[in-house]
Amino acid sequence: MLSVGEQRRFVEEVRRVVQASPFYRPVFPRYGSPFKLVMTNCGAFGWVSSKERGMEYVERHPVSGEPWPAMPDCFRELAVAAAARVGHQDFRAESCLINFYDGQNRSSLGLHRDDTEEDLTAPIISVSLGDIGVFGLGGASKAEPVEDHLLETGDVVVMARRARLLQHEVKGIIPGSSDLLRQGGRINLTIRTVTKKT
Ligand code: MD3
Ligand code: FE
Repeated sequence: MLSVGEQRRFVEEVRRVVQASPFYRPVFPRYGSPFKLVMTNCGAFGWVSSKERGMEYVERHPVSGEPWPAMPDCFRELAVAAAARVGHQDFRAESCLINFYDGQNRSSLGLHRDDTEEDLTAPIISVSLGDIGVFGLGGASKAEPVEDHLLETGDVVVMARRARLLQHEVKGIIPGSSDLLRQGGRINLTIRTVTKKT
């Protein structure tokens, strides 16, 4: 849980990243249908999805071609501390995917598991900012039932060990449930180790 002061600091850093590296709308592999949310990244690598190349980590913004902005210190420090608390002393904050869910556009993220990373043993640290997200946590396969949870502003969630490869989704947000973001909506950060330690 981040304090309101910390949340404001994180939002300020997100704004700085977005100025250099604007939100864009990825499309799904093969079919090219658009995601129902927009994304950007910071850190050495960013997660992207395109029709032709599929889902991958790359070192540059897919639209501007510029390198991703550096990982803000407060993102790295929070993630390293959260990982250490669950026994991962070797966490490397190589990537932060920044998702933006717009209440007006009914943004959502379908059921999936995160397996694009080379190192699937490292935890993922999630930070929620702004309106409440209705989050569904499933099982090892898409056939398993999903349990709903609310992700509120300032929530920090660590997905480690068995939870790391579970299916999950964001069904939507609850517009107007937070006043952290002046224009409303929800920002989610996922801070990740991408590469395997050589
Ligand atoms: C549970 N983001 O970017 S973060 C994603 O709120 C993603 O934007 C969601 O799923 C969001 O890939 C959820 C919390 C989260 C992240 C990874 C997980 C939960 C997870 C991996 C395994 C299980
Ligand atoms: Fe995910």
